[in-house]
Order: sequence, then C-alpha cells, then structure tokens
Amino acid sequence: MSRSRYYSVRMRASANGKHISGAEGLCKKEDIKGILHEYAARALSHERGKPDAVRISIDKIVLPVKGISSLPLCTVRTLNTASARKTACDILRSSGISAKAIDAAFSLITEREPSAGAFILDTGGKILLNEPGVRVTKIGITENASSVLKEKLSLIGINNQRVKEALILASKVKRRKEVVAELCVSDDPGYTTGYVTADGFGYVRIPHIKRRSFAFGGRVFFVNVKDISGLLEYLKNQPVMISRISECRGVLPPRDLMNSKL
Ligand code: PML
Repeated sequence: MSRSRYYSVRMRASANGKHISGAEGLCKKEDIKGILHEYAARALSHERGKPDAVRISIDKIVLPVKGISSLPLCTVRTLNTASARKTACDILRSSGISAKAIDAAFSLITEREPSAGAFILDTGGKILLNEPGVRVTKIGITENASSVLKEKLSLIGINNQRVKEALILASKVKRRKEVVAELCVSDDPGYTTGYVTADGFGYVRIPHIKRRSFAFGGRVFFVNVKDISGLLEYLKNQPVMISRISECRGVLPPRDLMNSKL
C-alpha cells in the first residue's frame, strides 16, 4: 500500500493516573480534524468517568502501510456469564492454551484496575508482559473495506464503531503467527460482550462474558514465543490497514461454533 498518505491519531484519557479510555486509528490528512473532534468527545463523556488528563497525538506515517484481511467474525449464543466463560475456555483450550494460562488471563483482566495496554502470556501461563502492557497502534481501514464491513455488519445488526474498532485491532494482532489467541473483556461497565480470536475460529464475539456494571476488563495476547521484542515492534510500529473483509456470520450456538472450525 502507499507510503506517507496516512497519519496515526491516538487518544488516551486518565484520571489520577488511572486508565479511563483510549482510541487509535489511521486516517488521511483531511480527516484529522473530524477524528480529533470524535476522540475528544469520547474522552470527555466516557462511562468510566471524567478524565483529568487527555493526551492526543498525531504522527505522520513514514513506513509503508501493510494491507491485510479482517478476521472472519461471528457471535456465539451465550446466555449468561457461566456459559460465556465456558465457551471462551473451550475455544482457548482447543487452540492449545493451558487451563493455567486461561485462569491467569481472566485474573489479570477481571481482578485488577484496567491497564491501558494488553498483557502478553505464553500458552503455559507465564506472564511475558505485565502492566501497563502494549498498546496496539497504527491501525486503520480503507474506505472501500469500511463500506463493505458496514454492509456486512448491518446485515447481522451489529454495525457500530465499537465492533468495527475491536475487529480492526484484533485482526492486526492475530496476523502475527506467534499470536495463538486473544481474549478481550471490555472495561466499560455497561458493555458485557467480549471476544476471543484463534485460528480456525476467527473473531468470536461472546455476549455476557462479564456482569453489567463491572468496571474491570482488558486484553490478553497468548503467544508461543519466548522473545516478544519482534512482536512488540510490530504491534506498536507497523502501520496496518484492513483492506479486505472476511465473512461476518450471525449468531451460532456454542456447539455449532466448536464443530464448524473455519
Ligand atoms: C471495547 O471496546 O470495549 C472492547 C470491545 C470488545 C467487543 C466488541 C464487540 O462487540 O465485538
């Protein structure tokens, strides 16, 4: 893809040093103003509280931008927290993640103050990157892919910014071979759908992964390498644009999901 046409815009809002919200994206010069407006509004009206500091940065992209496909998406039919957690565990276990690593991941993201970045664990449960974690940046979507995604998400009733941004981020992360899977639980008290990504499953949305009003959450990347320096460099610095959209399926019962690996 082309060089230098894009800018990376990042926002981070905090209160007393604690994470409130964040956002990042790649955009063209003419769209920067609109994005700044949107990110500022988001920072100042977040469910997690009023920030006392909002940092917004704009950086011109100098590296060539890599075009990638989005992960295939679906939603699994989970009706309560127990079945949501079980489904997340089933996907992760069938992808080679140990029970110890899954327990550690849920503890990291649901038992402590949310961190601005993602934790990294190996598949055995060893923490390779602790707080503040890694923030995945320099991610975006082409205009054409964005309108295809809008159409596909509209057909299944989930065309909203949150799903779109989470799918873009997860697609960049899972692109790296050493990333075996990702677990995400939203830290917004009012948002109870999380997701897991893994080979053969894509991006699986999991409703009721946490109880409403619960203000903890975060992301964990499970990897199969000891040295994560190359991965960190990629996540933070490689500009990536979603340029092709994969299949977006509607709601599947857990059994169908486990029996219909892609
Ligand atoms: C967040 O932005 O709070 C994380 C979103 C996770 C799930 C998004 C979705 O519904 O697919």
